[in-house]
Amino acid sequence: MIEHHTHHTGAGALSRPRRVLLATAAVGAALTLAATGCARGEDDVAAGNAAAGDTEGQAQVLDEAASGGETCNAQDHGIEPFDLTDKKVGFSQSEAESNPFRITETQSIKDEAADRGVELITSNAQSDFSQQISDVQDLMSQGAEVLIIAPLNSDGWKPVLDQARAGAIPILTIDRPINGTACEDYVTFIGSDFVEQGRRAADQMIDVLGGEGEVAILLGAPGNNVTTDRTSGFLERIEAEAPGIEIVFQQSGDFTREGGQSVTEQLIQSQPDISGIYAQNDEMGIGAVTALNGAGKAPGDVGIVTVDGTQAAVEYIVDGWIAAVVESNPRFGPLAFEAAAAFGAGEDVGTQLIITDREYDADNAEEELPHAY
Ligand code: GYE
Repeated sequence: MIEHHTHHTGAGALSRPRRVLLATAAVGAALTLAATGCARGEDDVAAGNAAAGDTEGQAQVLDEAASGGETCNAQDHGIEPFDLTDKKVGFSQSEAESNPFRITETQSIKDEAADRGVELITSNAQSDFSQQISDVQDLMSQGAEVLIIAPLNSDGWKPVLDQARAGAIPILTIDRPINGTACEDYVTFIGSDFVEQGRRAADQMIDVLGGEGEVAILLGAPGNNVTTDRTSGFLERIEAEAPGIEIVFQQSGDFTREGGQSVTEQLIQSQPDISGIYAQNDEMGIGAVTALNGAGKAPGDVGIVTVDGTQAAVEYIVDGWIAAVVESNPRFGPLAFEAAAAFGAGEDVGTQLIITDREYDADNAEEELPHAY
């Protein structure tokens, strides 16, 4: 399942101003890659965004406070510095591109490779983990010298990590982490704070239910930290802040629309008076809306809170079906290539690059719709 894309440098890419890239080895604060934020003024941020075609402010923004961990550079990783422009990059996508999160993520990687004139080869494992392992191995045998991986599962990567280490191939993981030792097994993880997303979803749920009611959780796919963290953050906040809310149902809808619909159909059978549904991604939340609609429920009968920020979900806020959406921004291209380029140039890169996510609810959904994907 390997697709080939070879991109050549265009004049636009050459004339495009480089985004600010800082690897600040602040003593004790072991920071990161400051792509945006305090490192430059508002005007610079706007100019950078416009240069990247980001007129709507859709680009990922690093959360410098949440980012950090250690830093990693080529020397620590045991490889020679390199120029990313000369390298063939392999990108491995985990899930099928029926989910707008996945479509947007892959496109963002392809666009950034094209902008930088970097050759890119890609694969999609269609939610099959053993397929993803062999996809990444194939990318390496096809000459990938840097890997960007959106991992399906967080464990089980040893064969890939061993092969990559033997070939001096650095790995950057995006959107989900790989469990392993930072700077030894991988260079950096770039993604959201999933525990915080769970807490924010809980705050929205408490708000919409007025702190009282029975809530169901449509869990994401098992075997990755996104699902466990979005659950623990949600439960922690509900326990601490809303003793009147009881979690009465938890089942995986596998992060798919069909999964969310069929789990919600079962839920309606066992708990016809459910007051709230926390769907751990928009696709499952949209499936839940279909199931509730089919069962004769009206918008607002059940308080639905979801995570991602797809256009369809944000439109459902406007329609009254979904109460709130916590964003998970999938536009990883610019940050991932920036991190890879900095690492290649021998700079220190934070091993945990955590992005900020926005939030949509009835007060801002219409106005903020241009940020959705
Ligand atoms: O929320 C979901 C996808 O790993 C952050 O996985 C990602 C999640 C995202 O299936 O839509």
